[in-house]
Amino acid sequence: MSPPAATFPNEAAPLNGAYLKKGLPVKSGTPADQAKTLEAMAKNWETNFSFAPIRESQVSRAMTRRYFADLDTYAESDIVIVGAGSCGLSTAYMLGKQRPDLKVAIIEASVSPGGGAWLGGQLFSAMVMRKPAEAFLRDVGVPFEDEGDFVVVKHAALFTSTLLSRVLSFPNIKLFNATTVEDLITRPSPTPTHPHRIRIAGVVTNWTLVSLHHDDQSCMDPNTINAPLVISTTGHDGPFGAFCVKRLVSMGQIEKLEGMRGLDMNTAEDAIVKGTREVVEGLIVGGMELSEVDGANRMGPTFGAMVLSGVKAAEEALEIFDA
Ligand code: 48N
Repeated sequence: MSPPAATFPNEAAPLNGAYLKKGLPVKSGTPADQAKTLEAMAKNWETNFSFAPIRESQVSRAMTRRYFADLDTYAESDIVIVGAGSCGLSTAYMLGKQRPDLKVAIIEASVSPGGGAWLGGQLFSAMVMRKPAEAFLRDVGVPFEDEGDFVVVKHAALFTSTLLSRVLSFPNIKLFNATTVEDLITRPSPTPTHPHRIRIAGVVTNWTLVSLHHDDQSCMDPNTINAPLVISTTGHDGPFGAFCVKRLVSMGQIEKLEGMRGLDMNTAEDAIVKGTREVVEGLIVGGMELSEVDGANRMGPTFGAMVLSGVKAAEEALEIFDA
């Protein structure tokens, strides 16, 4: 029998109103009311303002109820995207826009999603995208300056924060950040020529801070998310990068990684977009992770291929889904 829900003073009062000292909650009401409220506060903080009352457990329950409900909902997802960099977020945006019926879970190892897209290159803030990638910027609503064959977003953070806010506004998409994919769920899918062939059927996850300490703590077992389709966009090789394709090699599903080649913008970007595909059954790879599989060149500080690889990854995913 669960304990009776605690009640506290003012619990019935609207939580979205600011409190004037007079004790009467100011209804959130129209923007004019809110403006009045802000003005009233700005003029008289000492005499005319206090927050609505709260009990700490209300905050805890507001967070944990939602998080664990999400874990329950997305334990069976339709699509899992691994990595919330520019490619993963672009993929999520296209899926969110086109298929509100699909449950999409994004697993991002870092606390802060966005990957390498918070800066344009060598800590410079402006972000370059070669045409025709500006079509994606227009669709998302990111302003840019037109420089002929390419466009410039004045700050990479403007691109990433705008895209992130669009993705997070889709009700069917859930971002689990500070969470690492530590392994892949597999199912046998043998063929006469490949008796050990598998298909991907979801991901194995853990808190990133746990993943980083498996070497100095005894077994801290993971969690799982089942999904018929995983889209991996974990970036090129590095401390976290290229995770899923490296796991495919260690499982004997692909022979070896060709490894990312030297920088050649013109070659790299077309290859990454055109090469975005299902690498093994149930696993699509996009963005710079793909360069490790195919031995594609790197493109350096230009991001058009990332967003259009995301567009293609979403297209490939829907073709598989609707097949
Ligand atoms: O930004 P990245 O690294 O990857 P992409 O492919 O979205 O964008 C790549 C782009 O930023 C470039 O590298 C540019 C174009 N430069 C190219 C060049 O030539 O130098 O995002 C990958 C995300 C990151 O946020 C990681 O934290 C995350 O994936 N991640 C993971 N998340 C969960 N589980 C994992 N195992 C994992 N590994 C990486």
